[in-house]
Amino acid sequence: LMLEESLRNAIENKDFHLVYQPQIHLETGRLRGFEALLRWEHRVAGTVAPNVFIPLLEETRLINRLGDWVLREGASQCSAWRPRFGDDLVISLNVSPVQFGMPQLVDDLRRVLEAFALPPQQLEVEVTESALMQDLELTREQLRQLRELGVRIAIDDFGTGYSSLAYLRHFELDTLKIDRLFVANMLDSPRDAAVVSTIIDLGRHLGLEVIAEGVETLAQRDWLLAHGCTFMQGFLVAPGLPVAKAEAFPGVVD
Ligand code: G
Ligand code: G
Ligand code: MN
Ligand code: NA
Repeated sequence: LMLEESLRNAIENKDFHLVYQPQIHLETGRLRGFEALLRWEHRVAGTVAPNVFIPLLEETRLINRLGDWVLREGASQCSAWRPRFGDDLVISLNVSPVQFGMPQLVDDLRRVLEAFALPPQQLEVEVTESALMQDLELTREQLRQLRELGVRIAIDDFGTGYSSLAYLRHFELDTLKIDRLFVANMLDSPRDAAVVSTIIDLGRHLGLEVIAEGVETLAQRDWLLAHGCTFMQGFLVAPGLPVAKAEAFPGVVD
């Protein structure tokens, strides 16, 4: 209860901010965009990670308010960065299953796109597989409207949910994000390697972009490149960066 109270205060006081983790084209080193990651700056506890406070926000439904703030803040930043990074830069925004289940998500996105005069393809919505499996009719309608709006749609933590290949046939998506647990283990575990290369092939056959998450070593990068993965994200390149550092990030990395 105390945590809920302090979360309410934190939303009022705007004690949240976003950090931005670069996504890099494996072959060329070109910057694709950034995933926006939420941070809570607690006066006493310091920086609190979202896996600590998001579940509580979901239980209390406060996630809808904070989630709308994330969309607005991410869009605002994307707009501010257009002169610096160009009009192809993608900002990926995480959307909780609760938020995904609300019809207002599409209106919220439309509003922020209009407010910042952003081309819709510069924003990418990341939803988890489990969010898609909640209610098939709602999911179908929500994805249809997102697609109509023109924002990109990414499946986050791909491979960890109640994966059904059926939805890849039914839904039009843009991006698969390979969960970082597979990446972490793929060089040691043939099973994980098989999962990763299968996701890469699946993405290629379906015409989807594939982003490997949690890339920490050059050996992992080389393996992913050799297996045809298009993009990577992870500590090898950079963690989530505060705005000033993200802004200084090069358009191409070695
Ligand atoms: O960056 P970090 O490791 O702390 O993120 C932990 C988890 O929190 C990840 O699963 C990530 O998807 C999620 N997350 C980060 N930012 C947001 C956000 O703005 N909204 C939602 N719903 N989840 C987020
Ligand atoms: O579920 P999602 O993909 O949104 O989660 C992103 C989370 O992964 C964030 O908490 C981020 O800080 C974390 N993360 C990003 N890159 C790496 C990495 O290279 N290694 C590890 N262990 N975590 C990472
Ligand atoms: Mn994510
Ligand atoms: Na993920």
